[in-house]
Amino acid sequence: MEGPLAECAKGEHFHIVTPLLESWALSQVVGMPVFLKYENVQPTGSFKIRGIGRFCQEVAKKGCRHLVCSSGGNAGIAAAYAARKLGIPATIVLPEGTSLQVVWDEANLRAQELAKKDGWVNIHPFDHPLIWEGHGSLVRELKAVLGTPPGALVLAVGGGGLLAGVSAGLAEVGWQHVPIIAMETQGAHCFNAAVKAGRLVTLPDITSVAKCLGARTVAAQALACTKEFKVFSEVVEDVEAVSAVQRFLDDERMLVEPACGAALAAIYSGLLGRLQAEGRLHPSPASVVVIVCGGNNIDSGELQALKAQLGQG
Ligand code: PLV
Repeated sequence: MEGPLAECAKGEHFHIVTPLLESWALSQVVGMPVFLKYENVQPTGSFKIRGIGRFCQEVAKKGCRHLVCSSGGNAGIAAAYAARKLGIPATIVLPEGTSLQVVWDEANLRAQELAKKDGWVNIHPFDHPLIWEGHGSLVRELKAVLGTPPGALVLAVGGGGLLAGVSAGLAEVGWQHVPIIAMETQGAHCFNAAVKAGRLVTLPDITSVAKCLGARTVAAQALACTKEFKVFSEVVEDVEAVSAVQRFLDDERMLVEPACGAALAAIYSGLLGRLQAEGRLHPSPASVVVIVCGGNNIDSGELQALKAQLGQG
């Protein structure tokens, strides 16, 4: 056995090699083979364990005795899981109060403050080279199964850690020409704002329901990726992301969160077809891969509530 499967068998990392399955239903929607990379089945429910696991293992080797993370979302779950596996205590600093995003900055400051203690290390949810390196493992798995490069790769962008990691992974396997369709929701669109402005932009607030995409400023590395890779930055409305969640549940019987709905909306909202019509994407690509990034922060009640809130109920 070689490659990522062997790495996993040896227990060298905390993520699993996730399934890559062709979806008949989604392929019908866009008229080309759509492959789904099921990161929602990771032990922590999202791709985050790849990069955060990598980061935690590395700092543990260097003597870290306490991990700190200010994300109450998937990054925090991954940090807690990795810490437990390593047998190191972890403090997850959660925002308190109603305006989640504003207090998130406070939680982040508090985490940075805590990490000044001797032996304590703060884990950034998306902005660190080790995190990108860990996320890049996903592309090695794609190559091992697909062999030939897909016509496009669709992913969601929050702070841009997944984008930076996947880009690095594409370069590593010689697939740097594969177009990346980088999806965000309106109100959590810090990457799109940066691409348009040509520099980093800080959003005043996160107004989207896709809270896991809720970084106010994207990592500089994500913006830098647009210089070296073919990245299409696209924004969908919350309504499109949530209806993608519902359609995906009906099509594939998997319940994912709105952050992931943003990526799936590239298929369901007709965006791929538009990119083809505009000549920006190959008219008949061999396949398209969508990263099904996460399925936490959602249950049947929450989906109903989101639909009602967005007038889809
Ligand atoms: N969520 C991070 C960062 O939020 C968190 O703390 O949980 N899809 C899912 C399901 C996610 O949880 C995230 C990130 C993303 C996509 C986007 O990944 P990123 O931040 O690496 O672009 C701000």
